[in-house]
Amino acid sequence: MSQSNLITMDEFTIRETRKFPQATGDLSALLRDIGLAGKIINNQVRRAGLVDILGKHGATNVQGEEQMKLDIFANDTLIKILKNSTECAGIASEENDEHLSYEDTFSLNSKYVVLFDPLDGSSNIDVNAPIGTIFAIYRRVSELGKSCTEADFLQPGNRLMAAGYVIFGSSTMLVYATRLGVNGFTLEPSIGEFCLSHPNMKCPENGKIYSLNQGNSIKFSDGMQSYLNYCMESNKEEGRPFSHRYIGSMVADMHRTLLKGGIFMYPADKSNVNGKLRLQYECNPMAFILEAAGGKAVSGSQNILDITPTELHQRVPIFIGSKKMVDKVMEYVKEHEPVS
Ligand code: AHM
Ligand code: MG
Repeated sequence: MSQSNLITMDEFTIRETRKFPQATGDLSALLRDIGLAGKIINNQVRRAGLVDILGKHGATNVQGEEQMKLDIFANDTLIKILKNSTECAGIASEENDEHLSYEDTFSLNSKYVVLFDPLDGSSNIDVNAPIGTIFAIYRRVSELGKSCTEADFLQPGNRLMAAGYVIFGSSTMLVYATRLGVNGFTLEPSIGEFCLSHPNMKCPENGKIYSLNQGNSIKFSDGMQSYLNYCMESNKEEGRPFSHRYIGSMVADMHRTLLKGGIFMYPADKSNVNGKLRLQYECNPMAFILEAAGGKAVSGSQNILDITPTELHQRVPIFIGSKKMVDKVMEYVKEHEPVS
């Protein structure tokens, strides 16, 4: 395709919003700002092995986990870009204990708040495997003109306006979902623009790949263990055994799941009753994207998007991906331990 045929993310988003005469374009502007942060983070990620930014920072985040220097850079970049944005009233980040309200006049009158995991899968930086930035956008529930409040960030995923991720893989892509669908944009480095490359993305209804940290299986429930046996059993009719793929970087594992179908799981286990992944920064945005693409995401007892968060950093078990595969694992889990 010649460069003059490219559709930039900005052009695409504006065209989409024009489908709604009452739309103001505020969401397009916010997505553009997130795209800008993605490009700045991309620049640093691409130089990670060259500059002295690689390595542990020495600080720990609110969950007691080690932060890497690039995490801090990505976090600071998003916080600053969104502060300068005219469309964002405040943010909550996986790396910050509390939400942050922007107090300038533009921000106080902005409709949206943004939650993000600035650099997910950061333990993969050292080994040059894909990592990503995950974001989620809500319309605030607090009064316009005043500081945003924690309630703005504790809304269930079914109230999301948009969600997406930037994946720093063999190429850099920004994928975002609204209720209109899911579209993917690849960064064209020579012009510095995200360009439409994956229109109207759909997650296949069924798949042949299961993805989880199987090293934890000794701590899994009986239902999970028998589902894993089902995945590994040979059965030509159903196309099993399935392939196991696990990068250990949720954005990368989810990107593959969205494109190829399959299931990604981070279940509860005997020592982590709520699993590992965070509802507001990882599970809700990914569930919103997958559902908009025809997939499914559940915690075990309910749809991820129907959970009302009670605290900013809560964790939740997750089973997400092709609808039929999610239904199948739930059959096994519920047969062994009926959930309410
Ligand atoms: P992070 O936000 O600290 O990077 O942790 C989240 C990551 C996910 O990207 C990934 O799916 C998971 O942790 C891997 O965990 P584990 O090493 O326990 O399999
Ligand atoms: Mg993360």
